[in-house]
Amino acid sequence: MRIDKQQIATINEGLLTDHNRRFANLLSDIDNAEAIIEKLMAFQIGIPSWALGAGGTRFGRFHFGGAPATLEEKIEDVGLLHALNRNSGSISLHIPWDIPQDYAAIKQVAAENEIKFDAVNSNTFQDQPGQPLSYKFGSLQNVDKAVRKQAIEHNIEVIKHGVELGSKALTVWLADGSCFPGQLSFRNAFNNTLESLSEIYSALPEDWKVFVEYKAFEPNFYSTTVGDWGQSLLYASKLGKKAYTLVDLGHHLPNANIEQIVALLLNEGKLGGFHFNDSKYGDDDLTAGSIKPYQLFLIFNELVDGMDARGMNHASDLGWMIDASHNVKDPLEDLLQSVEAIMAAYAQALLVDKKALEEARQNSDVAKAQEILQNAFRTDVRPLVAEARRRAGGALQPLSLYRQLGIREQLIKQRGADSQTTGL
Ligand code: AOS
Ligand code: ZN
Ligand code: ZN
Repeated sequence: MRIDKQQIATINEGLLTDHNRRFANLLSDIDNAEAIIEKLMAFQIGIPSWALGAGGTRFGRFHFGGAPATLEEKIEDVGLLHALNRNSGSISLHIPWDIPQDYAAIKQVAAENEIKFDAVNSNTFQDQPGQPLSYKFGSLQNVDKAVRKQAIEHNIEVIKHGVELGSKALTVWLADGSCFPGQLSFRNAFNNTLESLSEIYSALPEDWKVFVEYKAFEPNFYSTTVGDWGQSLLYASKLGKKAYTLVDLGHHLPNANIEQIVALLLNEGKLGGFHFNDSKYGDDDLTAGSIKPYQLFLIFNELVDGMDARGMNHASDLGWMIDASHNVKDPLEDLLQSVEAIMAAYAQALLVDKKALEEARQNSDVAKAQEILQNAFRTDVRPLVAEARRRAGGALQPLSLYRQLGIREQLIKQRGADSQTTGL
């Protein structure tokens, strides 16, 4: 199904008086609104194909009706999100959960929905039916060269799918590691992984990037072979200029200072991609901004600052993707909320008075520095984000419009109450 642009405009009309009042109030407090709106309109966040089905935990998964059963339907779902918020213009595919069968047809559906293809993701953390060798003891790190070869070939296959669809990056997340002391040699695991990654790197097209995603623990609980940003940076530096670190917000040990990690990676020119989500404990994959919105803002503050320092384009020089999926909300509603939270944090970061902050730092005025950041964080930027969306043709209130139009009900009617999603 598709949402009619006119329908969005008509519903926006009814909300306009209230919106204009709130927007005018905010405008009286800020002076760079137009520049911020332009940036907000350009910003696009990739939607992961695996977040469109029912998420879950190892304890179970609860089905919801109207779930997308094919890749085409997943792209259509992202199209719905993008029609509503105009900031979800791409999809990040997971292979083999979403193997494109007919490239031309898939590209056609994507074009009709104004959706591009973000980074493609390989999967060597599960064994697939009929797969000759197992990844039980790791993939790119495996002591058996034949297993490593199989995993390398899979990644090259993923690149090929991405090339056909117009992706420009490969994300490699490895579950590789160990569960018990003594199980593996850290050095051998590192060296094998590096060698395997180098082979994948040589298969990258000239204008592609590879993102090396790190994760502290899970599914391995003693060591992870790309366990933190230092290890990812080590691989990325050794691999070459097309290799970058990918930061997933849920992949750190508790209380890690992610904003500092982001600042340093950007400073090194080695931050390439981002997976947004939120968490209370580990890799909880909860809705972005639902638990620690201040942290999300502080991260964006460093992102904006670090990108500006290097003259980078906020919208296109990093791969922005969501990586969240859970058990209790309608995934489309959840994704609308994540995008909204990300846009708000970005808008707040754009509000930070950088000159005053630098002055406060030079004077070691700690209290003032905190005030400046918190002033931006405590500004209700929702009218600004809504205005950017409205100007781009999206909804002033995406979530309520989603409900008002009965989109889930229509999807259930079309796809059935029992439709099953591929992947996860
Ligand atoms: C796993 O924890 C990672 O976040 C990866 O990005 C993974 O590919 C994705 O979450 C799908 O499982
Ligand atoms: Zn991730
Ligand atoms: Zn994760």
